Amino acid sequence: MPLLLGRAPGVEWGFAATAMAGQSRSGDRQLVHPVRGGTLLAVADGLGHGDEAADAAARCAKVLMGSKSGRVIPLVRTCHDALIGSRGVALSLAVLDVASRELTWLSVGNVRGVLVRADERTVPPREELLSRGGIVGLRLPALHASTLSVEAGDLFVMATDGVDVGFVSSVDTHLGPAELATALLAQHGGATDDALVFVARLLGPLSDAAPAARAR
Ligand SMILES: [Mn+2]
Repeated sequence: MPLLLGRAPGVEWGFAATAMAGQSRSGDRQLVHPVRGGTLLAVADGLGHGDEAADAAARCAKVLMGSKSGRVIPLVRTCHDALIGSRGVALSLAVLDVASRELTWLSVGNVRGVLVRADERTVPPREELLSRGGIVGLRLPALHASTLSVEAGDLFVMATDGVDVGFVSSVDTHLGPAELATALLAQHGGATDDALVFVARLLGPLSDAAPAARAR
């Protein structure tokens, strides 16, 4: 039985995180939040570390948790406005449209994201979230969202820059979300920065009502 940390429309998810050595609070935050037509998944990394970084990430999370919109560009703009005067954050987010099985994602700064297909014959078998440089709250780049069609079992993984980029190629699709997040953090996390790995497995349309009927 895989560990499960949470379930929301269309996804089951887990995460693993550590604060930088010597810090009591992490500046990295993950969240899952139901929005119109789907589920919002996000990871924010407050600039630097310590309290100010943690406060910026917490403010960003609060704004997102208060939103009902599932439109990623307005969501990032709203976060930017709310974070002016703070340290600012790197932010990656995605909205899963449960009915159409589309994932729309957007990234500003260095929170990496990758979608790994459950069916390895899919071309390409994994896709990385393209990020534009910038800092939400300080300097927004021109925002560009992209939409992917997804299938039940696909994995969406996000990690902050305290995790080395090699995590992208070590995603084992057979692990549960919390197990995978823990394994990736152990393998690729460091002690010189806050580090967080968030994993969401996309579920089939029936699985919210009847988990046992899940295709895999
Ligand atoms: Mn960081």
